[in-house]
Amino acid sequence: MPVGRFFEAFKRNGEGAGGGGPMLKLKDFPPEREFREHFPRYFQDFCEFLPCPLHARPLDGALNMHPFLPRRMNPPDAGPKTYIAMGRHREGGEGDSVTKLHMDISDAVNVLAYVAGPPAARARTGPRAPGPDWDGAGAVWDVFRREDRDALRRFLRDHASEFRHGRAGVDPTGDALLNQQCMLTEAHRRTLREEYGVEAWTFEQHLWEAVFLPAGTPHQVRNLRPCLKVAVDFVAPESVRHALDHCALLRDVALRDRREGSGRHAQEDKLQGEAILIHAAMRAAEEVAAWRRGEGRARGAGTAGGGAGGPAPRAGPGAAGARPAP
Ligand SMILES: O=C(O)CCC(=O)C(=O)O
Repeated sequence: MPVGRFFEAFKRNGEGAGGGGPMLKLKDFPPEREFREHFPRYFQDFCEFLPCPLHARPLDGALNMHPFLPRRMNPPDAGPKTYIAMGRHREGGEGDSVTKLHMDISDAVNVLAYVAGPPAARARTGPRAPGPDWDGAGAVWDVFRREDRDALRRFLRDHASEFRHGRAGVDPTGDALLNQQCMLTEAHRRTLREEYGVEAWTFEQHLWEAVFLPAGTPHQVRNLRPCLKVAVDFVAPESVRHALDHCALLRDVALRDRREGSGRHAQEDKLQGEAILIHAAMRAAEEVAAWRRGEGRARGAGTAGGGAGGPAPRAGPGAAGARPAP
């Protein structure tokens, strides 16, 4: 479908906010260029808005290790990326506007920047259990603990016949958290709770709320109304261990698939966690050496972000609660 037609349908879906029609979704828009080149002003606003800027800022977050990977190593695009999708209140299973259950190799923060329809009737004072009226929320998230991944995989294997992916069934032999083919309904969550001892953290996302997802946490999202979300990936020092484990998991899965001739397409380690770690350590060593020589901050490390060629770090807190002008 041409993008123009998608936006017309998106607008129509918004006018009947949460109403019927096909649940279409546009991911990673615009596709042809990086968000920051395409929308430099929005990029700056987004960075200034981001809560936890030390971790989350894509170019100059001091605790974000993603920009340490040099451009010549072809770092993955950390975003921001947009998710623009329709939505509806009632849970209908396959055919809803969803991002199915999966986990990511890096940390991410996802901000709800637009939601169609009337705003919430009352001010938000904190997280609220989702209710049938949804009160202006744009999306509902289910997030699981990393510790529950094996139990989740067991559940997904045992119940594989209850899921559909497009027109096909779900492959029970693959890793369901990597394959992203299953969307849990209320009934699945109840079984998970009662029979597998696994509880999702289920919460609504309202306009301008940011959801932080540590690397490796299984999660799924369902849109309740037409929404535009902007998300950026980052790598907190605490998550490097996870990135390395995830890479080892991809390797094991690829080897097993090859041995068994499963025909599944191997997923690559796009993040290159080991390379990030090595380049961050080299950069730290350079900084220390320069400091010992009395030169202050080392220059010209040539990183994808804050090093040579990257924009100068900006002052400003970008703290949680900051809001861009409407
Ligand atoms: O907003 C969405 O649809 C979900 C995005 C998401 O799950 C992700 O970025 O991993």
